[in-house]
Amino acid sequence: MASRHPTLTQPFAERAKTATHPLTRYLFRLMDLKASNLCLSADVTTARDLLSLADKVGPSIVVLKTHYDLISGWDYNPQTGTGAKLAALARKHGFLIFEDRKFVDIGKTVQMQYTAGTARIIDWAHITNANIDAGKDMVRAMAEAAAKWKERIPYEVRTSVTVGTPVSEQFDDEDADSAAAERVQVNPTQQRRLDVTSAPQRLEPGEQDNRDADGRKGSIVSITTVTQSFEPADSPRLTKTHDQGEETVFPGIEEPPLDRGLLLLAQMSSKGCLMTPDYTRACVEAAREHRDFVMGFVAQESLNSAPEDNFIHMTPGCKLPPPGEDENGEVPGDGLGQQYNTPAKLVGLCGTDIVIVGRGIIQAADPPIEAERYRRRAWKAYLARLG
Ligand code: BMP
Repeated sequence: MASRHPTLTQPFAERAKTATHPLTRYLFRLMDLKASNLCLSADVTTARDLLSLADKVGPSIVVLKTHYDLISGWDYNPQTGTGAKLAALARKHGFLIFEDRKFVDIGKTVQMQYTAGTARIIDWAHITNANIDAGKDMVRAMAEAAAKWKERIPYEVRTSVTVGTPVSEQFDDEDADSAAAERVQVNPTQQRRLDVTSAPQRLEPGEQDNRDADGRKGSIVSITTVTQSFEPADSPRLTKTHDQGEETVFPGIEEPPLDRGLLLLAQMSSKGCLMTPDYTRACVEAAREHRDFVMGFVAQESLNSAPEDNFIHMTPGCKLPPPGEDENGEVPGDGLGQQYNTPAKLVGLCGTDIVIVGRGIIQAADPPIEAERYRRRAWKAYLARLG
């Protein structure tokens, strides 16, 4: 079935025109621009290594996959923390961030895990994924949470302190931690929370009225006057770090849309995986029911089968034989259940779009050079698939 679907022989640039999800359309264009269908699985153990790796390998990849919960020293600060720094690197090198969280729970719980809590995954990860063993309603719950999140960022607020007295020290711990994360009370007659960063603030729709003709607004925070300027949300900049000065932005393409995307974990690479064909079929059904939120699948093969399907597929369990050996040779598993296939097989025969590579790159003597080797091989397999 997979071998006959039109998406298998359509260039990514063409698929960008018909994909239903804005982030999928963007990702296909980015792939075409960077000539890359490589995702780095950045499974290192410290925040420092993660950021350093992302900076070095960024030019070769279109997606960087994280497991934030295996990183020691992850800084949860929404403006200056690890998520924000990763987001800055994503802008600099032109890649999307995919948190491989594999959500699975009742809808209400996943909504909270996705949008709140310590990590606030939705703030910095363009993409995340879900195992839908708990049922398809979970996907709807996540889609609703993402839509609500997007609605609540109508404006990016830049705040500057014009009359200073003590600033952040005046706020209690909870305020300091969540200044950018919580809804701002903008009733001018009330005391206001102060945020001295340029991070996005959540404003309710009716709250924009009290801007003056310049689109600027003065207000009192405790005893400090602040000035805020507003930028429309279609300037899609999120979670900027404010300790890095002017940020470099990857040329050749605009910044990604604000939309968040979900991949359904439809098949796994591990030996003895218990996901049945019925489960995989349910993933495809759920994806079709939520085309505005589900970008596609983490799977071992293309699952596009209906004529209108144009889902994107990302596939882990990918490794190349060492340099110098037959590039299509067998690659042994890791002894802990992980199984590997080459980019040629996964992209060329199984029809996936993006290969996800972790240890194959991270454990190489020179990860950026190895990443380039994977990028070239995976891209070559894609071009060969197009015929
Ligand atoms: P590696 O290339 O080092 O084997 O890493 C694979 C990565 O992909 C890991 O982060 C793992 O959690 C993830 N992964 C996988 O290996 N198989 C799957 O089916 C789904 C995954 O998310």
